[in-house]
Amino acid sequence: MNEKENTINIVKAIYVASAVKKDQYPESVLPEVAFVGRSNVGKSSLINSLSRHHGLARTSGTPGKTQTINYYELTAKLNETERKPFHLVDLPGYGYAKTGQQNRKTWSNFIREYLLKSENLRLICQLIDVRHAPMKSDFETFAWLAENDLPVLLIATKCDKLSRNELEKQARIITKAFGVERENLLCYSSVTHAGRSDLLDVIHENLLQ
Ligand SMILES: Nc1nc2c(ncn2[C@@H]2O[C@H](COP(=O)(O)OP(=O)(O)O)[C@@H](O)[C@H]2O)c(=O)[nH]1
Ligand SMILES: [Mg+2]
Repeated sequence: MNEKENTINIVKAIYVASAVKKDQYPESVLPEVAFVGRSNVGKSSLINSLSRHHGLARTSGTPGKTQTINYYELTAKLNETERKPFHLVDLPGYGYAKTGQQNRKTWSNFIREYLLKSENLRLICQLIDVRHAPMKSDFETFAWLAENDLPVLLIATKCDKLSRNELEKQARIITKAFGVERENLLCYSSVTHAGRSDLLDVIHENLLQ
């Protein structure tokens, strides 16, 4: 029998810490999954959806709000007896500068430092709004992650905003633009939680085994 394993369950989710430089990263050996993407793409909403904890990560209609690296600890229930904690890491959005070029530069340096120096980082989820063609900053980030041998999963967000046909059409446009196969793009909705069990499977495979 080739039955699909049960998706892990999230049984606990708490805020841990915020950091802007390495000596502020929490002292921890827990594996981490980080979320990168343009401001307003839905990073914080996805963290809340995944955690099943509305209001854990602050979401906002105003882009550029998250200016720190925010750590959340989730506990996954693997089976009746086994539970494993891991970290979700919410990063400041790229491609948005409230106070001009200088701020944009500082933000990206600070994201890069985390991505290059965090010893527990196992997976980076790069989020793209499913309704729009990817932008220069999305391609640059994707290329930079690849250059630095960082494992990246592309996630199309806000999938509830499109019909099934439109969604597949957009998914093909996005994967073609990034030069990846369709199965390398995970479609997610933080409103309906579509894609949640697929993402939990990916986390299980990459962080918890
Ligand atoms: N319809 C819909 N709206 C979403 C979804 N995810 C985020 N949003 C909305 O998009 C806006 C930005 O979300 P947020 O999570 O704060 O984005 P962040 O800046 O990347 O952290 C908010 O108004 C959210 O309610 C989604 O899956 N579906
Ligand atoms: Mg946010």
